[in-house]
Amino acid sequence: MQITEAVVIITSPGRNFVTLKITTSDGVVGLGDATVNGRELAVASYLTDHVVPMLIGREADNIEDTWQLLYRGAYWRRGPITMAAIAAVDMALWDIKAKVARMPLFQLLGGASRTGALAYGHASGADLPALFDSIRTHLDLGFRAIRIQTGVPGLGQIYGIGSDTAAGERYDYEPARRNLLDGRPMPVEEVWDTRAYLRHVPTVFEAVRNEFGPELPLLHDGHHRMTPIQAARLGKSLEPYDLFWLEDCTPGEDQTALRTVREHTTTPLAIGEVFNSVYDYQTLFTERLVDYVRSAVTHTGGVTAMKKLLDFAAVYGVKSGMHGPTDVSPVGMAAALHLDIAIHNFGIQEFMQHSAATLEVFRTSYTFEGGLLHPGTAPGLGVDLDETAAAAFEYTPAYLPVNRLRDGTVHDW
Ligand code: GCO
Ligand code: MG
Repeated sequence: MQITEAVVIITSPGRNFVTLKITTSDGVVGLGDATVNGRELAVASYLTDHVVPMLIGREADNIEDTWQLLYRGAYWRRGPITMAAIAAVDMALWDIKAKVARMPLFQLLGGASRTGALAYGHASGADLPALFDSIRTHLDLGFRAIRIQTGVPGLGQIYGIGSDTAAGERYDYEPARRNLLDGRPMPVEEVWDTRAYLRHVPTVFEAVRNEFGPELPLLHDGHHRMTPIQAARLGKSLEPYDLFWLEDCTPGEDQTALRTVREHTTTPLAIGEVFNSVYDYQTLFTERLVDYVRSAVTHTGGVTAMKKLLDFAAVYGVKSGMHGPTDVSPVGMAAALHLDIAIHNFGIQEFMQHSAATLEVFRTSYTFEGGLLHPGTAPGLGVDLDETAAAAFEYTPAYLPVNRLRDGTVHDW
């Protein structure tokens, strides 16, 4: 069974997605997600110009060999663009293999280890009343674990906060924005003040615990903004509120930063959504500096690489907490869910929920019931792409915001 065709499909049902569709000589179709938020066309070109020509005529069954060919064979390896491109090929080939076997992918990964994957949703609000409303909405939707992000007094729009439209209709938080400056697509700029944030966040968690009680698992994302000693202070000040995790408290490329954080706090730590290689975790695992792995299947080389990474994590008692924002497409989300069901060291799955328009283009078979996600039992990944629907949504440039301190200095966003 050879690969006879591989095409890149870009669609923008409210936000941009890049999907690789591979077809075999037997007519089996596999899908892979290659979306890198704000840099979509770079991955599309990497695939179309450099990967697709190598795929045609290759044996579709040889997934490991294809992975190694694309990784080692490129010479210039790693990085988000390369690894997202490899991930798309890898996911599509696993999709094909599982379809041929007439099994949902999790069966090929060892079968089910659980009946469903605990999901966490994103509650947010500019102030406490809005945050409480959002938490209640998530509880009504069935979420049993909730991430909390709020506005900070004195700052305007910041990371992670949804807002109301002029018509008063609620929209959920979406990180990439469509913004034009003199007709050119341009990131919006936000203003940041870490000291104001550090003063405010513990008061928010105290209020949430007082209102919703001690049981509900609560998570928080620091989004790379703190120095090690600031992150240590935040982790310590949040200890009374028993967080499920504190995510990305420091910029991820500095692995030893977490030594300082770890020395000072027992708040569990999660990191890795911007990582793209198992090597990004080497110090973190071997020195036991983290508790949860945040990588996305899409950004870390696919199912093959993610399975190895999670097995490495298991050796150190580290659990999964795979990235599941709206910028991971339903195809990438499905790949995560098959791993969530199969692996032993599952922790939690982020579930930010795609828009109705996205779900018209990507027909999914995963379910969310009683707070648990399940990938479904359709053969393969269980996601179909409606190409006619996809074609109706043209690529529209959108970027993640840029963060600046009050004096104008660019800061991590
Ligand atoms: C998360 C993430 C996202 C990222 C987004 C960037 O924890 O879900 O931090 O919100 O900001 O994926 O594209
Ligand atoms: Mg995050």
